[in-house]
Amino acid sequence: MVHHANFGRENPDGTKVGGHQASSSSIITLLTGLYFGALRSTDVVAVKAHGSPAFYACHYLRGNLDAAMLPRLREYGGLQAYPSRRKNREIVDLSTGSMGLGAVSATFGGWTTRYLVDHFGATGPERFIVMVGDAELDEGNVWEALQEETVQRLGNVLWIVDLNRQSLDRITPDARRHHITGMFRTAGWRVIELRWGSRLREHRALRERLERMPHAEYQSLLCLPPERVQELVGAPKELVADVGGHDLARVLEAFAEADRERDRPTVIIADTIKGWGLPFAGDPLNHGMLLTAAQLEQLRTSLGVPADDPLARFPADSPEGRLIASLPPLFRTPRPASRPRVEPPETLDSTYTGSMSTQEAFGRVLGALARLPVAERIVTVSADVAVTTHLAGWVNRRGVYYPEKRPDYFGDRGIAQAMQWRESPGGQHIELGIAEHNLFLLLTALGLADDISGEPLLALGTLYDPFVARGLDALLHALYSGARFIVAGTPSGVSLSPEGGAHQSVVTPSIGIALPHCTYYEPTFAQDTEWILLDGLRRIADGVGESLYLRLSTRPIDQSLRAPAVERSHVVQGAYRLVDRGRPEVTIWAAGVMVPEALEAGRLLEADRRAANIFAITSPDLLYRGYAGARKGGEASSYLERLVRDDEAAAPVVTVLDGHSHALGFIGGALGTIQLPLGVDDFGQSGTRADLYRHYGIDAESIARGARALLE
Ligand SMILES: Cc1ncc(C[n+]2csc(CCOP(=O)(O)OP(=O)(O)O)c2C)c(N)n1
Ligand SMILES: [Mg+2]
Repeated sequence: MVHHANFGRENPDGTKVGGHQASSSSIITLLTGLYFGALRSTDVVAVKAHGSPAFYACHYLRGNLDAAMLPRLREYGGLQAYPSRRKNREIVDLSTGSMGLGAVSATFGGWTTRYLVDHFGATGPERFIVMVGDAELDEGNVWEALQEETVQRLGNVLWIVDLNRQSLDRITPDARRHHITGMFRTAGWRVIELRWGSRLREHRALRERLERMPHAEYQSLLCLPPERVQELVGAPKELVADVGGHDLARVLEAFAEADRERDRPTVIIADTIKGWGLPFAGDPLNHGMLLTAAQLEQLRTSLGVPADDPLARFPADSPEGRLIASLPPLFRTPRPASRPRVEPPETLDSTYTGSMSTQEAFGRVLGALARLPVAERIVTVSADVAVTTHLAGWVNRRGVYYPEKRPDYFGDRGIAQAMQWRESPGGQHIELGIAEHNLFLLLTALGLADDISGEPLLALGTLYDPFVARGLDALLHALYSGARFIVAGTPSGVSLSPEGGAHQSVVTPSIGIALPHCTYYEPTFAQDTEWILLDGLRRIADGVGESLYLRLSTRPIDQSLRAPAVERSHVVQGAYRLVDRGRPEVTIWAAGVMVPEALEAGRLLEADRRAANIFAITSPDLLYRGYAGARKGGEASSYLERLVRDDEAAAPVVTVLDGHSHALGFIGGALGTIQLPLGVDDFGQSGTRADLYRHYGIDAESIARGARALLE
C-alpha cells in the first residue's frame, strides 16, 4: 500500500507522500495478536496514528475493507493518512493523529461507557483498546488523564505501548522505560511487561547484559551485520533481537493475561523493533524511510507473496483463511433507528428582567432544564471551574458523578455549602482536575456516545474563555472526531476587568469563527442565551446540529435594552436589528457585552443629528459563514445582507466586540461599504471596566468618535 502510494501512483507535482513503513512494522505482531486473536465484537480500537497502514491491512485481511481501497492510501477520497472516523467510518472506531489525544479520548470512551452503564444500563462497547507509541507518552496530556481518579477504576480500558525505543528523530532516553512503567503503576494501572521473546528468556546472562545497555547501544546492534553482533556480544543477532512484542505466542499470552483482571485499567508494555523485518530495522532515522522497489521485491519473495496478485487475501481453505472465518465479527456502531429519542424543550417560558449576565443566564437555563425529563440525558463537565462558571444550581440538583457512592461529610454533618458535593453513580456532573485537554477529550467521548454506544448524551462543558486556547488542540480533535457537544467559555474578554490580562481572552472570537463543525455564539441577553442553548441542544439531539461554542460574560446587562420584538429565528441565525432610526448615516454592529456601548454611542451620535442604526450580533461565525457561503454558492445575498434594508446597506459600518477586532472585520466588505472594526487588539490588563473600554477604544465615546471620523 505504502509503496504504491509513493511510487506506483501518478504524482504530477512530486510532493512527498510518505506512509511510515517502519512504524507500521513495529506494531505488526501486536496488531496480528489483536485482530486475529484477542479482539471481540464488543471492543473498539484506537491505533497509533502513523501505524495506520498496518491497521488498514488487518481490516483488509479480516474482510472488512475492500481491495479497491488499498491502492488509495493517502489519496483524495481514499484511506486517510491517519485513522479518521469521519472519513473512513466503515473501519475506524476512533480517530487518532495528534500524539496523545486519540489515546486519551479513547480512554475517556471507557469512562463514558461506565457512565452510560450506571445511568441507562448500556451494554457496550465492552473494552476500549488503545495502541500508542512509546514517544507518544512524552505528551503531558497522557499523564493528565491518567491522574484522574475515575480512570484508575476503568477495567474496560486496555493500552498497548509499542516500546521500540525510538521517536521521530532520536533514540528515546534510557530512563523512559522506567518512567513509563512507574507512571502507570502510580496511576493505579496493572502493568504487563513484554520485554523479551521466549528464546531470549532462556538466556539469562545475555538478557541481563542487554537490559543494562543504553538504548543507543542496543539499537546499534540491530543495525549491524550478524557477524559483528556475534563478535560484540557473543550471541546470534536473531537472539539479541528477540523482543517480546514480536513473539506472537507471548503477545497472545499478554492479551489473555490482560483479560483475567477487570477492575482496573491494564497496560501491556511491549518491546518492539521499529522497522521489524525490514532492511532499516532499528535505524535511528528510519521514521520516514521507504523500501526501494528491489527491497520490496526481496520482501515479497521471502514472504511467499504471489507476484501476480500481491494483494491476495488468504485462501478460504488455508489455515489462515479458516482462522479468519472463525473469528467473531468486528465492532459495528449501532444503527440510529435503535437509539432513544431525546427532546429538549423549545422554550422554558422564563422571563428575564433586571440586570443579568449571559453566564448567569446559562446557569439559569441549566437550572431550569434540571427539573425537566430531558435532564436525564444531560451531562456537564468542568475542569475545576464549576462554581465560577455558574454550574452550582445544576450540580446541586443533579449531583456529581462518581462510579461509586461516596460519603458527603459536609452535607451529612450539616455544614452549609453553596455547592453540594454529593458523589454517586447517579450524578450528572463530572468534575475534572485543572486540565483543559481532559475537558475537551472527555467531551469528545461524551459527544460520541450516541454514535458509538447508541446512547445519546447532551454534553456541556465549561471553562474560562482564555483557556480555550490552552485546550485548543484537544477541542480540534473533538470536532475532527465528529463529537457533538456544547462548550461555554466564560467569562470572556476584557470585561472581566480587574482579573487582568492573564485571564482575559482576546483571540477566542477568531478561534470561534475558524473552528469547523462548531457554531460560535456570543449573545448579549438572557433570552437570546436561552434560545441559542435550546436550539443547539435540539439540533444535537436530532443528530443534525453541530457543536456549539458559547462565549459568555459576567458583565450584568440591563435586559430592558433588548427590543421586545426580537425574533427567535434572527437570534439563532446570528444577528438582529436593535435600533432603527430610519435611513441611517452609519450602522453599528455590536456583539455580546458591547451592545450597551453601541446603544450609548447611537445616542451620542443622535445628539449630533447623525442617525445610527444598531444591530446586535449573536454569532459572528454564522454571519461570516452565511456571507462567504452565499458568495461561493453564487447566491444573490446572505442572511447578513438581507437583514439590512436598501437604504441602510451603503452606510459606513462600525463593528465592536470584546475581543480581537478582526473577528468582525468582514462585515463592511460583506455589505459593500467602508468599515471601522473596533475591538481589543492587544493583551488585556487589570482595571475597571470603564478604564479598559476606554484604553482599548471600545467605549461609547470611542465608537461615536470612530463613526464621526468615518463619516468625515
Ligand atoms: C502532537 C504531535 N506532535 C508531533 C507529531 C509528529 N510525529 C509523528 S510520529 C512522531 C514520533 C512518535 O514516536 P512514537 O510514538 O514512539 O512512535 P514510533 O514512531 O516509534 O512508531 C512524531 C513526533 C505528531 N503526530 N503529533
Ligand atoms: Mg517509538
